Amino acid sequence: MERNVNGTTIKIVRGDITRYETDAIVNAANSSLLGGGGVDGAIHRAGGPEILEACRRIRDRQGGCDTGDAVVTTAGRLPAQFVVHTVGPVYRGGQHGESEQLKSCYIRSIEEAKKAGAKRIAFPNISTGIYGYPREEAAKIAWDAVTVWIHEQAPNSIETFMEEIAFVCYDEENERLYQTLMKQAEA
Ligand code: AR6
Repeated sequence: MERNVNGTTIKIVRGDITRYETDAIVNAANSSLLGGGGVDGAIHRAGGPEILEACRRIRDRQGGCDTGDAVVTTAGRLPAQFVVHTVGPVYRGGQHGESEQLKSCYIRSIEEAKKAGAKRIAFPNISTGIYGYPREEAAKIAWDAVTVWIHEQAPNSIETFMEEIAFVCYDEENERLYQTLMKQAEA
C-alpha cells in the first residue's frame, strides 16, 4: 500500500527490512551501537562485520548514540547503501518523554540519511519489540512524525526532499495499524 504526500511516496510493506531495496535502512539500535537482538541482530548478521566496524569508529569518536538521535554507517553486504542506527526509547509507561524521543528517531534518521545522500529510506517499527512501546501509539507517532515533517519542508528543496519513505512491518499487526493510519489520512 502506498500514498503520495507532497511528492514523497510513503509505502507500507510487510517483510524483513534487511531484504528491502532502498538507499538507507534504519536500525532500531541501542546507545552502545554494538549490536543486539531483534532487527539490530538481523541487520548485523545479514550486513556482515563492516557495519560493526563502522559503529566502533563512531563510538571511538563520539561515545555511542543518544536516545532519539541517529548515526549513519555503511550497509555492508545489504542491498541498501547505508544503515541509519537510531536509538528508540525504552517504554516506561509513557510519562518519561518517550513519545518525543520516538518522534525524534524518525526525524533525525531522515536528516542523517539525507545528509549521507539517500533519497529513499526504510524504517522498522522502532521501540515496538524489546523496548516495549505499545504498537498502536508507536505507529501513530511514526506516521505523524513523517507526514508532518514532509509538510514542513520547503517544496522541492534538494536538501530535504525524499523520494520514498517506507515502513517495513515485520508482523501483521503493525502492517494493519499503519494501513489504518494511511486510510484515515486519505479520508
Ligand atoms: N525486519 C523488520 N522488522 C523487524 C525485523 C526485521 N528483520 N526483526 C524484528 N523486527 P526490536 P526495539 C521488528 O526488538 O524494540 C535490540 O537488542 C520487530 O518485530 O528489534 O527498538 C537493540 O540492540 C519490532 O516490531 O527493537 C536494542 O537493545 C521492531 O522491529 C533493542 O533491541 C523493533 O523491535 C531495541 O529494541
